[in-house]
Amino acid sequence: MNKDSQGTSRCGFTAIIGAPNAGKSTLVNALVGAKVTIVTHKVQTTRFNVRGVLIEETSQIVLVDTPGIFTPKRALDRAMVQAAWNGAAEADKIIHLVDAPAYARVLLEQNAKPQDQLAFKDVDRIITGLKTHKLKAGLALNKIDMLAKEDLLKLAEHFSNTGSYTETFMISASKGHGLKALRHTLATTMPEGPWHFPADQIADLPARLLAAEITREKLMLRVHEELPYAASVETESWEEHRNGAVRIGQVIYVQRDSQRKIVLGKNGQVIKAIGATSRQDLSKLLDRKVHLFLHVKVRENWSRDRQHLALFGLELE
Ligand SMILES: Nc1nc2c(ncn2[C@@H]2O[C@H](COP(=O)(O)OP(=O)(O)OP(=O)(O)O)[C@@H](O)[C@H]2O)c(=O)[nH]1
Ligand SMILES: [Mg+2]
Repeated sequence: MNKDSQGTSRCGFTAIIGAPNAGKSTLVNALVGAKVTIVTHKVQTTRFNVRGVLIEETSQIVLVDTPGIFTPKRALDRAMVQAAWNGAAEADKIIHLVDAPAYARVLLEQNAKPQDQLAFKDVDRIITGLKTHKLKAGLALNKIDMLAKEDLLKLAEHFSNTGSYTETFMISASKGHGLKALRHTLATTMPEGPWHFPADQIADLPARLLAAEITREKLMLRVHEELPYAASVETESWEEHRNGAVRIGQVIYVQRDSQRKIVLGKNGQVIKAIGATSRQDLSKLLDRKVHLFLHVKVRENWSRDRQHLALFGLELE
């Protein structure tokens, strides 16, 4: 374990919270320097808390990527939002990540899209939620690569006037801008104590779960509208072969037969494409040959099935 000149090491949890699509998972991957959590351009990609580990100076920082906080409609949504707030409440430090260009378009009345309006409301709800839960947070304005400097300054002033934040970072998670300052602050604010994880560990998601997430990412990128939200992926089998290859069997659960047909596609083309891209990523991540077998099953109630959700650490009310 690394210690500074006074012999102290630090270790703690930093929760990244924010509205859906703010870039939380992108930020966690960027800070860790590897893909530990999935990313898509769609909202509500992350469904449960995913941890990634970063070592900075003498600190081991356990980053907690959380599901986006929004107004929940379904039982699953409520469980996701609750998981995010739990992640925040249990952390030593909270970073509230905001999609700055989306927020600016609404605040500064610049052709805001309907999804910007939603994100704006979610951000304001998070500010209220932080106050209600009596939680202090740092603010990170993200995606500054897509925002004019003068607008960024107006935004920073707006958030500073809320009095809700201990500090403000201006970053681009995807381009890496501003991450050095963020890493340094996290490193120095983690509590003193021994590291929780071995120095070479960057994630703690079981391999079966990570593999299911990778397939869900490819599915979300491939199917549209409501379908990504009606689907869940479970790894059913995992066999290590003597030649080093691994055979992974997974089930994609959907809620209706019409959805099953879309995921299969004509002549199985859609599921084949999902399987091919997922297998590629898995081979890279696991650093060995992967044989991936995907099936689609209809399970109308998977999103209300306590046992299924417990696989992801989600709890229904
Ligand atoms: N231009 C730009 N795009 C970004 C940046 N950070 C993230 N994105 C994009 O924003 C989209 C959403 O990123 P995610 O990391 O999945 O966002 P999230 O907050 O984890 O979303 P949920 O899991 O749905 O709550 C993706 O298309 C990212 O590539 C950034 O700094 N600049
Ligand atoms: Mg995410």
